[in-house]
Amino acid sequence: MSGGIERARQVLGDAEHIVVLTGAGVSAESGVPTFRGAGGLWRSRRPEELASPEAFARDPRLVWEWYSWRRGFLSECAPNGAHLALAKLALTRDGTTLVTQNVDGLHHRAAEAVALEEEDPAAAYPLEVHGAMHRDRCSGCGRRTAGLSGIDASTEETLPRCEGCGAMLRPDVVWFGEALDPAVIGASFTAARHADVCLVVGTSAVVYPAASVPAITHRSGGAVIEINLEPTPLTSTAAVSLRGTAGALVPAVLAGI
Ligand code: BV8
Ligand code: ZN
Repeated sequence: MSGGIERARQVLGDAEHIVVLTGAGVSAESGVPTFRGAGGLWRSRRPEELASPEAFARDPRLVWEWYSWRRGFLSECAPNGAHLALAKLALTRDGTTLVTQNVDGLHHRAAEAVALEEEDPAAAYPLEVHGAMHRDRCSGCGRRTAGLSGIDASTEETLPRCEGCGAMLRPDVVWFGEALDPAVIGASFTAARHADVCLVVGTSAVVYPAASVPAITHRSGGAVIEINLEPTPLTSTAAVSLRGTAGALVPAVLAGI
């Protein structure tokens, strides 16, 4: 076993409180395109161009076409070994908090998949700081509903509307330029402050305020462990930075912790 993995296992094994921050890289091996990797492009458009209230106001049909395509994609994807190992950690290790930037719902599905009869899967549900793409939210009254599939984005008239107030529905995610739910990001920061270790998996660590989570642990005297294909702005302050795929490294680092 590499020195890095051994060191990471030791730091995590000694920890009382662990906060985990995941990004798109943890879902890459489930077939979900990452944001900034090659697969992140969609019809040569950048996600940042489409994931914004301005884009939705300008062309709701295009934004719904993008999310409808992503939802369709997701229905073919399943949690991978990294999601399952993280769910097991959260279910078996008190003091563990999962925080995800992802909106794909795969951590939830992993919790449901690994929870034993006597375990409550909710212990492994992540704090979803950017919301969840499989839910809809009314742009008028804020009502949340299960995400519609097979959306007809051919005209504005066929776009989904709220049964309560008639305003247009939108995916229940946080777009660029929108505030995160204070309760969710607040709980993430509290967990980061109390954590002895922040395990960061598959994020380029460029999107704020989510990317502050490891910095808060580090500033509070905790250690940062990073698992990523490439170096990131976190690498220089990480106690251990492991290069490789989440699907291989997360189960190796967490086995028996
Ligand atoms: C806000 C939901 C204020 C939508 C998303 C300048 C400087 C600093 C900040 C800003 C700035 N200008 C603007 C800002 C703020 C902005 C921001 O941070 N912009 C960045 C781009 C500079 N932030 C915001 O706008 C946030 N809101 O600040 O509000 C405010 C306050 C009050 C009132 C009003 C407003 C909101 C940000 C949320 C945006 N929504 N998603 C959707 O998904 O449709 S963010 C989006 O990026 C996804 O959630 C994604 O998860 C997230 C971060 O990306 P990553 O997860 O890191 O993914 P990425 O592809 O980048 O990296 C993947 C990594 O994995 C790579 O390193 C890769 O090498 C690695 N990898 C790949 N495969 C694997 C792997 N690793 C391991 N194994 C593998 N197999
Ligand atoms: Zn409504």
